[in-house]
Amino acid sequence: NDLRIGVVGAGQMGADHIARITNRISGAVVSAVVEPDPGRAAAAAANAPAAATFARVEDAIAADAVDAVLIAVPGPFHEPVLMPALEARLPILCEKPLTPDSASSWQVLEREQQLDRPHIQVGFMRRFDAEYAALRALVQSGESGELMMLRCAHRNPSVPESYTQSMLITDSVVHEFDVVPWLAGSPIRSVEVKHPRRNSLSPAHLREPILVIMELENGVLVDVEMNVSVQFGYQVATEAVFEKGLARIGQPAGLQTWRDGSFSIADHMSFTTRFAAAYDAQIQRWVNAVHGGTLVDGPNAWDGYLVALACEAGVRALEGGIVPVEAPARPAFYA
Ligand code: ISE
Repeated sequence: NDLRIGVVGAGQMGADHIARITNRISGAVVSAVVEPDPGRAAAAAANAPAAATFARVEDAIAADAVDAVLIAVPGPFHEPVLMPALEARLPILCEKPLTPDSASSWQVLEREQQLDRPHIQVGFMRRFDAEYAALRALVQSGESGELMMLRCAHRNPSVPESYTQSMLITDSVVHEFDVVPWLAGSPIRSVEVKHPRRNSLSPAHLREPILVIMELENGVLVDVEMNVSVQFGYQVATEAVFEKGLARIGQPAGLQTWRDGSFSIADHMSFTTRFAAAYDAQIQRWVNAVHGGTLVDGPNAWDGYLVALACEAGVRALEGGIVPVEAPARPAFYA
């Protein structure tokens, strides 16, 4: 039987996931679209022929319309969806972040631990990108010696006016806070932020780009160029420096053309295309895990909580200084 997924939120990510589940994912169907905005709901429903539309997740649950939920509303609205979905014991794939702060993430962890096993997967899709997975395997193999540094670039062509200074950390570097410990096999010890010359093309209220420096517990040093007004494209790239080698992922890999005395390679303009295959893999593996009864195959709510702690340190570091990240011990529930 197809897993009946209720997609909560039909904005950019929700609409993208609805089309993905309908067209590319096997073993699942979008059975409900939860979206209070009628225009958005109608537009999304065009890609979800089997879906009923609801204004609130509680209504979809009460109508017994869903076996699982995919949460794609903005982060501040996650908790009010997570709680009733946990109450109903539904498997959940929650777009990043888990919640906007560590205190509310902790509440979610406490509620989830009343269930028999973890039910929440967090949508840090980079872990499902083939090149990220290959780099992690290289780190683990030891073939190039020990990892010493990661040099990360995270570039967006532009951001909307509603994007605030702290979102450089909580909306964007949030991905590095998840994927770097996963790649390097070590938690984050501290975060620091440096400010280079400001990009005059940034929205007036933003001071960016920024350079984020992370020290990991195992001594690996990481820098992240976080740059959201580059105009020319969307890039997420990493160079890994090992004792006896280097590795690079995320280079432009599009169509190569020679014309009028110049050579060019097509590149992405948006995360929806850059990570399309990763999103597909993330959702297919989640659907398979739900069918198989493990419910989660990827970052869980504990990982989401650790990222919330790192984001709090990162937001403080925007004001200066080296800010430590201190996490409690991992509950056995998440072992
Ligand atoms: C956006 O919300 C994302 O999650 C993208 O992956 C990230 O690159 C972008 O900076 C964020 O605004």
